[in-house]
Amino acid sequence: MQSVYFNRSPRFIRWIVLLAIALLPQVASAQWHATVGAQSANMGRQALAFLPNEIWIHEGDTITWKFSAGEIHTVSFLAASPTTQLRPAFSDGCPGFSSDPAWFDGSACVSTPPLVKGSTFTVRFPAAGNFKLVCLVHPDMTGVVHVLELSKPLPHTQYFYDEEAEAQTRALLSDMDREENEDRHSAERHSDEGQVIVGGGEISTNPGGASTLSIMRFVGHTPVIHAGQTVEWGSDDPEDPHTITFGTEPAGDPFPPSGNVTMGADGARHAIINSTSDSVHSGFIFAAPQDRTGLAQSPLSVTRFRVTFTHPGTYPYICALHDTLGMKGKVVVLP
Ligand SMILES: [Cu+2]
Repeated sequence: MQSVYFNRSPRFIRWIVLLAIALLPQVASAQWHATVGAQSANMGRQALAFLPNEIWIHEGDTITWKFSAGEIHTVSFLAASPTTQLRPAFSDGCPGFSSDPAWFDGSACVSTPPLVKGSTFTVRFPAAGNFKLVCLVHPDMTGVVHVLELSKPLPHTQYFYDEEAEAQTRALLSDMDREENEDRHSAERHSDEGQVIVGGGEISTNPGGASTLSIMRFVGHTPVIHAGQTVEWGSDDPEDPHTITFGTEPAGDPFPPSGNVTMGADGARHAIINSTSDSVHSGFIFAAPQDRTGLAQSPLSVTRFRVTFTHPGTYPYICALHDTLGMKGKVVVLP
């Protein structure tokens, strides 16, 4: 028995080797890399983008996304078939959050929770198809993954994508037609009525989808006013909400304003601050999103916030959403 077994083994081994060669393309799946988000050294400029935002791979390949910014993002693939899934809230996931690594073939959604710099997430794509990639936090941050059959050639290498990601990062972080210097806020300037620009940014697109530059700063000079005068904050940000928060940050949901904020006749919110120990929270200040076919009209949002200061002093404030990125300011009130 033993001799028969050994006599047959070379042929058996050759058969195994041939089988292995035939299966090799399926087994040797490639591992790709991409980046989620980028930021300037002081974190004031945030590229809300998948870098790159378009990748061609083979079925069975995996992509690992590396999160590289202080601003939160998600890597999310919503279900595309049999019907297109509605976009869920980022705090809910799609629904729920997927474990790492995840599989996506278009039939069931995959989403990370909101993640920041240092996290990674890997998705394997077992089936051919073109899959939209979105960030549930930022509507204008999208991409696409083209999953091709093994017989189809791939147009680019990992080296190409690394170079492309670097070029897109540079372009996004330096993008801004208007010459506002967001790092000028430490300089104080006297004016009768203080005006502060809240945030800013630009949305750009390429064949892969949309990317956004977001300025996480109170832009311009620190207002210097007299007691009894009013400072107005106005949002210039196309993508992100911000808050103007004096004193203690409210616990829980930062969306609603604090109880001492009133709504003016022109739709702007207003508060009166009498002391440097007062706590006032504007709630979200942001431009209403564009209306989309088939969805309810977006209600007008609050884009302006005004505070009247009755007493002299220095009044520091933060954006409750982006203070960890350095989004802070102050108002100087003279007698
Ligand atoms: Cu903010």
